[in-house]
Amino acid sequence: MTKKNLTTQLANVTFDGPLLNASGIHCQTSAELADLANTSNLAGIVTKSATLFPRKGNENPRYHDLPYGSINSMGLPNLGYPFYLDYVQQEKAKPTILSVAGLSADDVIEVLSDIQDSKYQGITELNLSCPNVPGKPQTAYDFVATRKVLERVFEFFTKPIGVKLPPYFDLVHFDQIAAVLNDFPITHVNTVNSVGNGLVVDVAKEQVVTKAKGGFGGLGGAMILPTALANVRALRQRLNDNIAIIGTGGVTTGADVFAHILCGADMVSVGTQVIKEGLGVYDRLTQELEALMTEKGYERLADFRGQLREL
Ligand code: RRO
Repeated sequence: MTKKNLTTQLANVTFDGPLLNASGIHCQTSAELADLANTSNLAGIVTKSATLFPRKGNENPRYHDLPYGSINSMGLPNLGYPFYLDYVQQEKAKPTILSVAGLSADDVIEVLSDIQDSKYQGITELNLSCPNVPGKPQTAYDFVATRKVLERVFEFFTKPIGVKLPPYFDLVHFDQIAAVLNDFPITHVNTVNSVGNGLVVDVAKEQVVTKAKGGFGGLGGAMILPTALANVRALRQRLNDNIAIIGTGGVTTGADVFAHILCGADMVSVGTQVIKEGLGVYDRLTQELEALMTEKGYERLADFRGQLREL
């Protein structure tokens, strides 16, 4: 099988391939980040969403594996943004995306101000969609609040920055979020975060499977693939051409990576399947993607990106 050209571009950065880790997956500590740096066919590293101050996150159990995916209620455990800002400024084997989250708009502005003042020239991603912090709604479900925070950000922030979005389920909501995002110079959207506030029931025990928020948590893995693909496709149809898309959600095979790209994704990130299978998943997905491209006669991702046919 001939090697394919899998390079892809996001903002000012060229990546050797389309695959990323989903934020939150094996990217919280120095040791985990070092593992990612040594993972073949992982083209870039996304750091755990970082907050102004370190957080321990929610009580255990906070991640539960399911035959059809996963549910998590991690609660934003992270070492605080200075750790990740320092990490991304070190000499790197592969490009990084620095993910940040805020418990308030003021927090977001404080963290982004420090990133703006730092030497980091790489890509930042503002997570507007964490579903698991008790009492904190997902910002990107509030279109007015999203516009307000982006207005404040772009008063001073001049470096490459994208946003992580929650899944939307109504075509009007795609119109509304795209109308907001198209008014700002964002580099990319990363879609989707986990499907928020699902509830998994253990019938034998007659109880929930994660501790915080009475068991409500974010759904990921195979069960959310159609939702993820819908969000990639609907946003690609609505966003300005210069806003790239990272497709996240439901990838278990190379065909799923292909489907994300066919819907318009420039890059594809993998979460739940990394937990199930380990970091070797990136080699397998790449082999499967290349085999499929060979079968279909494609040489590069641009040959089929966004080319999904309607009936
Ligand atoms: O830490 C989490 O609970 C978490 C975050 Br910040 C997120 O963005 N998405 C998710 O599924 N879990």
